[in-house]
Amino acid sequence: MTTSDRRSSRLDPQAAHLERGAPAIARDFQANLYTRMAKFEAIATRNDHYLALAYTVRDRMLQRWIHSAHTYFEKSSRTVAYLSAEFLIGPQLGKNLLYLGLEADTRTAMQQLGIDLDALIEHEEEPGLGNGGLGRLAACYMDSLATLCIPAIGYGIRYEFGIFDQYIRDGWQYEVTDKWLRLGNPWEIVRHEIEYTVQLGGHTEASHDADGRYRVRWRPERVVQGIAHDTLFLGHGVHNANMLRLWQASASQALDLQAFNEGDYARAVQEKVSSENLTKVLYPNDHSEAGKRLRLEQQYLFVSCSLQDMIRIHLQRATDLRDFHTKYAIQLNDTHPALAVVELLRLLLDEHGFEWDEAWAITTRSFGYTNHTLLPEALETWSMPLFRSVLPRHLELVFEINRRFLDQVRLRFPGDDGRVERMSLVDEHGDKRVRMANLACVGSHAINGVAALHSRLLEASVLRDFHALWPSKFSNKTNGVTPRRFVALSNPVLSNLITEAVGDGWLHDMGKLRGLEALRHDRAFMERWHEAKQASKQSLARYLKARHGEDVSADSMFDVQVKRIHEYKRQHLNVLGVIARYRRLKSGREAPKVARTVIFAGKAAPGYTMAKLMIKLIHSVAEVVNHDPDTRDALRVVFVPDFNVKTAQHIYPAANLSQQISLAGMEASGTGNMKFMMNGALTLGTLDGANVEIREEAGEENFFLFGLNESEVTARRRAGQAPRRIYEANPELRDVLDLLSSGVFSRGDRELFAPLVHHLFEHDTYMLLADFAAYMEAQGRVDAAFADRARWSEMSILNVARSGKFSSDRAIREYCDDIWHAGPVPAQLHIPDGPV
Ligand code: F58
Repeated sequence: MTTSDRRSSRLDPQAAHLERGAPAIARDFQANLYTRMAKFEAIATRNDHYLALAYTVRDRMLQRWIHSAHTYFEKSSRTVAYLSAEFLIGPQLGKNLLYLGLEADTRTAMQQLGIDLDALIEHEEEPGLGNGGLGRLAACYMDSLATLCIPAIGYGIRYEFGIFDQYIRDGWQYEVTDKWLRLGNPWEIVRHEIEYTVQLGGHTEASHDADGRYRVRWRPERVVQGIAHDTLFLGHGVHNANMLRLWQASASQALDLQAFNEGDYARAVQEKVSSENLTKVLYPNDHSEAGKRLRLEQQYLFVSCSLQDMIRIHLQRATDLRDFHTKYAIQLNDTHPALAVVELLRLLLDEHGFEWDEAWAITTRSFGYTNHTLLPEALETWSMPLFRSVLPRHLELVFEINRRFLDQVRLRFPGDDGRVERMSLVDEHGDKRVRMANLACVGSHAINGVAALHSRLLEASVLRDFHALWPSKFSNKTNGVTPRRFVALSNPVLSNLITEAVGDGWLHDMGKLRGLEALRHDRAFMERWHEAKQASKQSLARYLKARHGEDVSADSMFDVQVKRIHEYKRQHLNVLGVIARYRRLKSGREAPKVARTVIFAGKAAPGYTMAKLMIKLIHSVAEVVNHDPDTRDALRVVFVPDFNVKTAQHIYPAANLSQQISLAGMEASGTGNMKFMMNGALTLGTLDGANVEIREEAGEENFFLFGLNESEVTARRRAGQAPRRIYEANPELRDVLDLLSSGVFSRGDRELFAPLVHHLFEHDTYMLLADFAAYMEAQGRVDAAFADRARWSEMSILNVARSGKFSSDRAIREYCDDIWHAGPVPAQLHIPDGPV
């Protein structure tokens, strides 16, 4: 027996607590209630039950993780390190039960104990550690990495307060602190011994060492610690499990002893409090100046701890760091972790004694950079004085990277000062700023956008100069989403029907969904397809009634737009469409072909006045439309509060129509659009982001297209818009805007929506008026198609059948092949009588 055989055999899962089957689950649940919650049944709360069950499940996940880590260690495989300031992982209990194949046994066990499993699943408060699409994408990618058996670690920040909870009063959004940790987090494992020191502020001192080499010492003003908190990510249908490692800040010394001894207790705890502030709160995406320093410190804390961790793990197997880049592929999820480029360079130079050229080569070979936005205001920059005061050593390194890089640019494009100025890592205008996207491009060997159109536009606009210099660094990686969470878990009825039709392979090979195409004219199958959708709609209707007192009919078309509220996403175009429909119904000119329930959900950034006004507008229109006896059977408007992963899982399965109506060229990709498609909704959309590819895949006859395309948008912007002329030329639009201004929707208040209407008349930056007529015409096509039930079912089946491209497995395979050069390392695990 070799050493490694001996070690593997020690890892075999023999312990009784790993048993599957309802009796073992019930036994361990009761033991956990007693030993972990310190409760007995008669006084246990729902939260106690939830926690006891979560621990029971987590124990059953651990062996997969330990075996995976062991396999990766033995094989010395390349690890993907996915660096993201946000991971919107969603609730864990239901998902982990599904992935362990333990749902049925757990249901039985809970039933025997008189406990409702669904109530426990619904009880879980999700970790809201992200703003929206970008954070959720990171979570979908963690799911696919584990499912594809790719060794991977997600690195991020353990915010104590995640994205705010939204509640609505009198139609306005209010924000409430998200206290997701209040009742405990059973899914994480705190690694008190995995802790790194992070330096902040101060100054640097240069000197020459004994060998005459130039060396710099950073004398920080403060140090804080980052402590690892791990969450397991199971693969589906495999034995692998990876981890998400989130950093929480803590004080380096619990108390300032000198101050304490002098009796100054307030000062003694001050440092502790201010250090721990670093990971207190997730910043909402409102681009405000407030809290900039803290945000920079957050970013630095997390990338520094992550890199120190990677280096520690690497040095467990290797003697030095020269082949670091062959063991890690580090992906920057947007520029929020881009400081990692400078930090790795610093660690190699200052802490590990490397010379510049080798350190820089290791750095650039390690990193890839994904861009998620074309909006110029969303490109991250840091003012130089702030950067210097937090990271003085890093600023020196940025200058040196820049000096060497700009020499390269000058050599390649002699005399082109404009280009040098645009590509510089430092924006020399005004107070001078460090440009993080430029830093990410210079420090990475691969750069990608997140949909074909977005990648093309990146190369032609925001990153044009970098593309001209290094065309081969660029590629497209169209986003994807996990069908496990967004179909299997959220929509079991549809999922079972699909499995009956094409077998269960589709959850790992979405290409198998193509098998549904053959059934698109099969009457019996079409009927069952329709019934599956009806079941999801009824379930959403019950949820809306129970939670929010809303009455909606599952016989109406569920027409849905759920996403962050932003002007470029044009929720207000949707509202103008609702008002137009309301007017048509009211005037009696048009008999309603199809009753509609228009469903909105989404959070507005707390400082984004116009977005908040849009939420108020939706509620105001709903109040009138829903109470009007002339129209209430044909048109309803519902706003579902507090959109997050959990509420999303109730909504996607129930949608008939998915509105993806951003102004062309503005939405990098969108991922909600993909989740709707997989759940059999048809898309009403512009040629923006991944909509373009959704339409290509679904077939243009199965997609409701409208609106200007990106080049028309650009041309119109150049020519200068004349929104008022469009208003005057279109009588329906005129009536809609006049009605909005009249105060009908605001209890007579003509001022309330004036900022919105005024912006449309004077600027209309997002070209609502230009697209309005086309939007209404497309909505007419939607009505006609929905009125023909067989036709709609066929289109819906085809959308699901052709949604395979949008699996995150496809996206992760592309990243693995083209950027990370990482391959599968399946973990072997014998689990007694379990499927996987
Ligand atoms: C989103 N970005 C894109 N950013 O808008 C969306 O088109 C794309 O599908 C998605 O990324 C995934 O690629 C996004 O969600 C943020 O939330 C930022 C977080 C940090 C502050 C600024 C906004």
